[in-house]
Amino acid sequence: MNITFCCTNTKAEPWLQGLRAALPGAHVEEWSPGAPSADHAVVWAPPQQFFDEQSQLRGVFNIGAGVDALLKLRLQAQASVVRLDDAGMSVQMAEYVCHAVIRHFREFDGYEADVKTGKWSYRKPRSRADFPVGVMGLGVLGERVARALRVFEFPVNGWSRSAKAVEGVRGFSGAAQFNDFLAATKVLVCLLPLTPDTRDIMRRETLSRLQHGGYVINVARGAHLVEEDLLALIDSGHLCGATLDVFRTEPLPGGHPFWQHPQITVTPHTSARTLREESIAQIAGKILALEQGQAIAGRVDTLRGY
Ligand code: NDP
Ligand code: OXD
Repeated sequence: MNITFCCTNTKAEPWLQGLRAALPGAHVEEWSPGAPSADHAVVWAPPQQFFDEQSQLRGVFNIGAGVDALLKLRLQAQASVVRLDDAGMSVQMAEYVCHAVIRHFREFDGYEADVKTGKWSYRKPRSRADFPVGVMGLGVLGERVARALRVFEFPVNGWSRSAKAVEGVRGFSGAAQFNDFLAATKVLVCLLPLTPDTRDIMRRETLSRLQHGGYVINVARGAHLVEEDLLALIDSGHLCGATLDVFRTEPLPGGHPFWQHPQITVTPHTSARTLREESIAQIAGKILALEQGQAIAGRVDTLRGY
């Protein structure tokens, strides 16, 4: 069995070594133009030329959860596209989002500013009941985040395409219940895949429906958020801030208003990193399962877009 590796911005050697160790019967090589046809590919942001040349692939394994960049390419119809299915990402996402929600709720930014000026002052305790958190996307990552927030006793709403029951989480589904979900939410967390249906989903019209003093946490994709609409709603006082891990242009360009905005916290697309060992173990297991004709989790519906 031949496996080709084509991951932009990723050091190939440790992946090649890990894949060879996990699949001793396979021949694993880094792709270069003109390379022989492989049976399976491990990819991140490959060029179109890769798929134009690799016409025999049975499996395409994306070393991330989001496949929006991959699905922009012309893929070979016979290949199963497979995304990472957690592989150590959901606990990182739960840490990141709980940190952001608690930091906002407990006003830790304010305390940090006070410490810098040597000020000892208390803020009035706030009630969790006034901070309902709404998680958009209740998939592998969103469900874990919603459950983690419940541990801290925040009221949690969840919105997904199909109806989902998560214990302790108030469920909303489909376009018909979107406005009700927004109206029931003060802190909005985006964990949707980027598809034609979800692009620009956080824009003036939708963000205006959040409860007054709302807060936005985007950990999915930059194109879910219309950046100027967020800034306008913070300026108007309807929203009081945001924590953003993803941006329409990455790296976030120098001089972008988000960098210095006092109510916006920026991180460099780091909320849930791909973990090499976990990912290799998962991908190797799935390659073997596919070869034996078994069903695997994490297969992407390329028409649906996730
Ligand atoms: P999943 O595919 O497991 O879950 C997607 C969820 O979104 C599902 O609940 C799905 O509903 C819901 N959804 C999709 N389309 C719609 C829609 N039109 N309306 C309402 N709900 C919708 O994805 P993951 O949880 O694994 O990952 C989510 C995203 O997080 C990834 O696509 C990626 O972009 C991003 N990500 C970001 C990272 C970072 O470091 N910032 C790291 C990893 C991922 P249903 O359950 O009904 O199908
Ligand atoms: C992913 C990501 O989709 O890292 O896995 O953003």
